[in-house]
Amino acid sequence: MQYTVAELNSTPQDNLRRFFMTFGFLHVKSAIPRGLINTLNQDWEHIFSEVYQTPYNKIRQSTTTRVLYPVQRFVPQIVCILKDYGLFDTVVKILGPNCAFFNQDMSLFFQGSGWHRDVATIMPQLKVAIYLNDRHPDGNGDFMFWPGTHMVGDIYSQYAGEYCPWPVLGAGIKADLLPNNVGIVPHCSAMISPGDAIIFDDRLVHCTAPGNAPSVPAERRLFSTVFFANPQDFPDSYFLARGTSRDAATAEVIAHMAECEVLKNGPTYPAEFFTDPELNFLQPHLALLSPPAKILGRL
Ligand SMILES: O=C(O)CCC(=O)C(=O)O
Ligand SMILES: [Fe+2]
Repeated sequence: MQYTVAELNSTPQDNLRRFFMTFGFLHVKSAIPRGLINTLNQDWEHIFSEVYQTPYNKIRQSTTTRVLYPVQRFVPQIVCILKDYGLFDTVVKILGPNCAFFNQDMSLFFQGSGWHRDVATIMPQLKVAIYLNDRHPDGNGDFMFWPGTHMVGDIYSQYAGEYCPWPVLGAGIKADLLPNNVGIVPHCSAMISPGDAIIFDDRLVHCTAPGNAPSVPAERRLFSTVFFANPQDFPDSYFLARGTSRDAATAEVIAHMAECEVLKNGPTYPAEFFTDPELNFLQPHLALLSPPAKILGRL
């Protein structure tokens, strides 16, 4: 389902949430304006060149996947963009007011990926991916989904588990499970234009299309921001697979946080997060940046 930003902001909360809970994704057309895309593209090239001490053209030529995670001065900027253009509101509509900001990265991809889940957790986790790049003419890089496969207890989702096992904490990322064979699963695809956002449940089986000429790579630039739900806010049907429960989901959030590199290495988030009045709206959603023990109190 494609939405424009204006539609998203006027869509009744329940419908949006129901759609997301059933299918596991939303495609938001032109989520950010063109002028902003140009600025972000310039910043993007600047930051990658700086971090890798290499001119951006060289980085592009190498066609190597690179993920910057998280980029300090970009985090507040992107979080503000999410808020200013209504995407943050949408996240809260879907995940509920107790959802938590988790992390952010800048991902540079070239080839398509195989079918995979980003995580195989039993708790809902949502990613907002904002794309800056033009679409590759042969479709290389189109975002594809296997709708509904984020639902833990669903029979269809269990069937998808044959390809992408679930729930197995930490073993969820299985790229190239069905390489170049996207046709054999009942999927839908999103053709992404610069400035579009894909909001999806990280547990949804998805892939990016290899295209008809995978030897010609498509450069993809995306900002990903990830939010967790509070398991207490979701219906039981989300937690019914293989003896799972809300408590198990909560314990899993804590285990996940404990093994999270970003938190292990101390507070890598910029001071602005905690001091900038413009970011006040995020305060109630920062609990997961605290040590895991504190999360216990919150969830
Ligand atoms: O390849 C892309 O463009 C998206 C990659 C992906 O699977 C993700 O962001 O989770
Ligand atoms: Fe993914």
